[in-house]
Amino acid sequence: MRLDHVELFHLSMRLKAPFETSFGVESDRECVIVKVAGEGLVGWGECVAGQFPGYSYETAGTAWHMLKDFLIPASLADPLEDVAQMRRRIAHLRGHPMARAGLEMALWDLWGKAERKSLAELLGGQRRRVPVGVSVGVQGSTAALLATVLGYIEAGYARVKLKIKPGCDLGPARAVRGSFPELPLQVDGNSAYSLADAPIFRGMDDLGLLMIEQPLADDDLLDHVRLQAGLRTPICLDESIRSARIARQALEAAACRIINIKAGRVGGLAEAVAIHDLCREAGAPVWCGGMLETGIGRASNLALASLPGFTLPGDISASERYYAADIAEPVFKLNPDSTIDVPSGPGLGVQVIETALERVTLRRERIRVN
Ligand code: OSB
Ligand code: MG
Repeated sequence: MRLDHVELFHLSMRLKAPFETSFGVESDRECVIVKVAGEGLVGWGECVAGQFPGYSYETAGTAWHMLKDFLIPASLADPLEDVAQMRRRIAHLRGHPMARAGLEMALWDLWGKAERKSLAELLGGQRRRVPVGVSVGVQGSTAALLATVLGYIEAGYARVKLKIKPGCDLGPARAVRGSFPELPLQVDGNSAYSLADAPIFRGMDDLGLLMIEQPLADDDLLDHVRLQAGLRTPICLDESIRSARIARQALEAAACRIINIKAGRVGGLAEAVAIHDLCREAGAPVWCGGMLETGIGRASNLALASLPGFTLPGDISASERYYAADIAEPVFKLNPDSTIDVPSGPGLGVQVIETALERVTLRRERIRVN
């Protein structure tokens, strides 16, 4: 395939409600959309790097720089045989997984369209619908938290994740468990704690949680080993798992028992599939994490989550949970059994609404590659 040009769009989209985590509050979600064009086809990708470096060091600005100045020129100037060849051409460049993953997603979409295969098919997906849950940001009060959780249960979500932060963790988790004794429930600390906080997590051990996600620092596998050794509740790692290699080491060391897979965090879908494969081999359950994606990234997450090792509900909620108006159609709806259908059309299986995209674009740039 000979590529012709790439277009980058830096977006800012108003969330229906601000999303608070241990690293900050987001009211408007930023990302970079990548559009690749060649041989009469276009492919779309979403780079999940946001406005500020809270979840990871990447931002929409650093991703833009990496894409424009390094990743696109290094990988697309010569004709491409497949997506794997693009990955090999940028393998010598260090870091910036979200920037890589955004470009890779656009190429997967393009390849799917060229071969008339869905992304799920290309990746080895087996399910037509996937179980999903909802991630609930830190709320201002326990009453607000209980009302928000109840609203999502009434909307049909069968699994709830609570964001926690220091000072707002065990109390809210106990309150939700008290009101909803049977609810499949988990918490996510987004790296905000240290081993000195172990008593908080031991307190959570009696709440019957599905897992405790990323309590400690992203570069601290060893203290996760120590924390996990003293807990019955499985630890799930998110930020720590940056590659298949780290995933293998985390499981071998028993730093966690579950892994959250996000293609953006690990440099793309191919690496995400590699992590899925090794976790399946090791008997460790995985699930698909989310980064408040638009319909483009959501379609990609659904395709990934259709692989057989994704046995736990993903953070892949319905489009209307995030945005009043999305930039792609059709929008994703929650089925009554707390699943969402995996797109079956070619590539990502969604159409980008370019007028809607333009309305939320802060800047755009076209980069010729041929
Ligand atoms: O840690 O899983 C996380 C959103 C932004 C950054 C990090 C995380 C999240 C979520 C939201 O939990 C999941 C979703 O997209 O619904
Ligand atoms: Mg997380």
